[in-house]
Amino acid sequence: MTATLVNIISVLLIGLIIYWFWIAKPATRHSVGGSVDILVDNGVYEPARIEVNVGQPITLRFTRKDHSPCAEKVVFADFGLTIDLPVDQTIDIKLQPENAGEYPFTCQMQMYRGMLVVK
Ligand SMILES: [Cu+2]
Repeated sequence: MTATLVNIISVLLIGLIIYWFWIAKPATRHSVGGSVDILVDNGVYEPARIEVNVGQPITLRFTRKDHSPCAEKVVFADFGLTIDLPVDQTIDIKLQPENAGEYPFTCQMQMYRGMLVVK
């Protein structure tokens, strides 16, 4: 009986992991300039996919709620930016992407993952 229960829980956990990493689509926020508020909590950026227009200045406003050290920095590798995110503060990151493309942003361990899509 216990073994059966353990098996069921294992299968559910595997299903959850598959869903989380391969099936769940991040929320997308479209923005034509201006600013986008991004919440940093529970292992995800919300929204995690931000679409902007090429050449438009954009302000990404990160608010970190997650106290884990994992969330303490956001890294825009393609822009050469590593920015500290103190808990419960909103940090503005101003960008003006001049080339279309997909630019990932992550925490320093790449557990948190987001994508800036420039069109
Ligand atoms: Cu991390």
